[in-house]
Amino acid sequence: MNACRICGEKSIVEFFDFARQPLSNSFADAAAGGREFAFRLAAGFCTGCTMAQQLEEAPRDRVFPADYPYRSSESAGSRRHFTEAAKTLIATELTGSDPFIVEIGSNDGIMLRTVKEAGIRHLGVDPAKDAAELAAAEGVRVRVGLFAEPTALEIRAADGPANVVYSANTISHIPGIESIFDGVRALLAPGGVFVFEDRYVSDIVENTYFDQIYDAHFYLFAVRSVQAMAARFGFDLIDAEHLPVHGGSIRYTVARSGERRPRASVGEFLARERERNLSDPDVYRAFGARARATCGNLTALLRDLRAAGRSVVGYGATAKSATVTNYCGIGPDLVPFICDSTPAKQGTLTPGSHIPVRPPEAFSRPYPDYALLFAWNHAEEIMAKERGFRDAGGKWILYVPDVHIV
Ligand code: JHZ
Repeated sequence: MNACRICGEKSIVEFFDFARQPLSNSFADAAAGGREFAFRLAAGFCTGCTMAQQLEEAPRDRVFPADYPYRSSESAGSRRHFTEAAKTLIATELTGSDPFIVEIGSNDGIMLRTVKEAGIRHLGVDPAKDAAELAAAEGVRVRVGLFAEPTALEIRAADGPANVVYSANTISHIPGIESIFDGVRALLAPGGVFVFEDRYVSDIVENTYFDQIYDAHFYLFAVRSVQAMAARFGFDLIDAEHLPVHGGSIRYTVARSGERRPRASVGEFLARERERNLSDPDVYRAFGARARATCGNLTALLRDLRAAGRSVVGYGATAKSATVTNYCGIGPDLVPFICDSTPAKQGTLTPGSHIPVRPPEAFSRPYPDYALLFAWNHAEEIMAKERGFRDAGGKWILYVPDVHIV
């Protein structure tokens, strides 16, 4: 039996085995030909500390290479979200004299741009060199590399302690999470806070977002499991806020143990998670069964459409789509290409499933009969942008919370 990466207990119950999967962002490797890296993607639930986590670990230097193609500022929704996140931190936590904020996983600098414009001292840390260069070109201070205690000590020596360490969609990606907490402990000023956002396992389970499980997403956080994790590393969870992004996320705020009193939100979330039986392994097993049914229904629909001579194109070459295409067995025979606005993904092939990625302009030449929306978390924005598709009689296929056509 696997030991929990948080509490060390050998009490993990496996709830889903996706078998061998490629790395979700290895578009260039897929296009280059040759053997692609693969690992066993399986998820389990710790009956000790309640943390949902993967049972095998894909190496992080492969998961987040220098040419990691995801760009946080690719969607208008995401740009709005991070501008708001920065404004909130500026108004609440960065109010002292000459405050300093460090972001772990700053990507193309989308959040720190607002901080920079407010004249606040900041530093982004990210191993993805290409994304970091985009941040630097926008005037954001950035350091290329992984965040851990030695990095934190160097930053503190050069810039002083940080009032806020912030991170979005990154902390749940790091299996050896103690290195993050060691770094945060070394870097935070007294009374400072560590604020991080990640997808919420309650939303994932409730809506059968099985595609939120892929190499990068090592942990699936709940308020209860994050509270246990924070306590293990000497921190208190002092606030939790639900966010609509990525199908539902939580912004967690933690502080050194005993430094701040937890807000009512923490207790409220814990009560709701108890009502939803989020600590019961059966809830996760039922989620797995629904995910298998979705895959069966989706491939059956795509085969029927192909048999009926209908054309289908994918929209959004998301990291999530690697799980859908590879686990469900969807290749270019069912979806001949996927449109995506990210320049670094265009002209490549999707990891494992080898579906060509084309720019959004290819979508209307001519419009297909159906579009399979892999970027369902950006549905409103994409459907508005592509309203000509509907006007031409096109229909969207969605597979969350179940397979349906709109
Ligand atoms: P999107 C990534 O996941 C990776 P992905 C990471 N692991 C994570 O946690 C989340 O982000 C936060 C394209 N697009 O946001 C751009 C269009 O083509 O769902 C992207 O490739 N046209 C860090 O990859 C993709 O869709 C558009 O109009 O699952 C969206 O990717 C819009 C809005 C997007 O994240």
